[in-house]
Amino acid sequence: MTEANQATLAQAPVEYLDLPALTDLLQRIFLRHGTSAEVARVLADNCARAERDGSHSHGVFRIPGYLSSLASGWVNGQAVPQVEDVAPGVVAVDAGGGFAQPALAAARELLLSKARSAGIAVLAIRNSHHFAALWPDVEPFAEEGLVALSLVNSMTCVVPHGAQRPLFGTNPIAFAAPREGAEPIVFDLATSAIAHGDVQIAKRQGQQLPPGMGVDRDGQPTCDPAAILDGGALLPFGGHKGSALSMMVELLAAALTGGNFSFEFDWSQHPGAQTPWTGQLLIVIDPNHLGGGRFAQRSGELVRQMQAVGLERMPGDRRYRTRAKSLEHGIPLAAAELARLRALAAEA
Ligand code: NDP
Ligand code: PYC
Repeated sequence: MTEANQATLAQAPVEYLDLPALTDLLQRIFLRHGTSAEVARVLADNCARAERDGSHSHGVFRIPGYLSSLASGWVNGQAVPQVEDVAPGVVAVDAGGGFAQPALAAARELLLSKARSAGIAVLAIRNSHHFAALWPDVEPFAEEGLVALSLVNSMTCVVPHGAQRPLFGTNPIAFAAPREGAEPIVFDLATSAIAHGDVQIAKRQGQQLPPGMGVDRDGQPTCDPAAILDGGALLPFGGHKGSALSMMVELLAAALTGGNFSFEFDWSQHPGAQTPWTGQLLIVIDPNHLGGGRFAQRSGELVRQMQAVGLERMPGDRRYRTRAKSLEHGIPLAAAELARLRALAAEA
């Protein structure tokens, strides 16, 4: 979330909910809008934790998009993931046109036991919708001492570097690793210059974007979020380098899993559909099999050395700080937003 967005949130009347209360509210919303109990449980937990950590572009802001996608029949809120035990280090899941997180939840125990016994295991989720932040998919593995890397592709809205029209999704990459005596090292970044969700938030709040984020419908650089969303497109971060990473995400999250590329699905017959129907790859490594089993000490040493040369902020620090505040004071929600959520939970 941009600092300007945070400032706007800070000015609105705010109420505070604790994590169980927000999770319960979101769970009731999902149930009221046609998901199974398990899907409601997993999505509510994911979305509430995103809000708790200040991942606002993928917290409660996403609820209307989840609900309009469900109402349009684009995503199956009742899907039961089919887990396939493919090989000693490989698990696959057909998410059945449902969400990716329940597919991960269904495969998690098998994936963990394979990673622990083989040292590495890959989870390939296909036929799935991912509409959330990616860090919740990797951080819990690092909390259990494992290294995890995940990639998911989204929907065509990013112009590959050197191209004229959008093709890639915003295609995030998330990484988590244990660190001795501290929270895991986690980063979670879109390979676009800015997440699509943050462009939507900027538009809603009437704010301009920094230069270099996107182009308008004529391919001209623009800082106007509306021009990007209305026929324009985003750019990859870091020019050709981010573009190469975005291409890699398309290959690993879609081609390797059997999911759709970001440009392959057509939701035009489902007005209101917003959830990308693609794939997700997750790689889990047990460091006890490698490097003398001292990974967490070594990662702690790396961070100490980074700090010794002047680093003040690690990726993940802002989230952990926001989490600590939310746990102490409650999760701040704009009062108007909370009223809308409560109305959604009460809808027949
Ligand atoms: P940001 O650019 O805000 O942050 C990316 C990473 O960099 C985070 O780990 C962040 O840590 C870290 N970071 C930010 N600023 C600094 C800094 N100054 N020094 C060190 N580290 C820093 O995220 P994005 O806008 O790229 O992505 C936002 C979210 O959108 C992600 O959660 C992503 O998964 C999600 N997304 C989901 C998609 C999907 O298809 N499901 C598609 C695209 C994006 P910290 O968290 O502590 O701020
Ligand atoms: O913010 O870019 C994004 C995004 C795409 C799909 C879900 N989030």
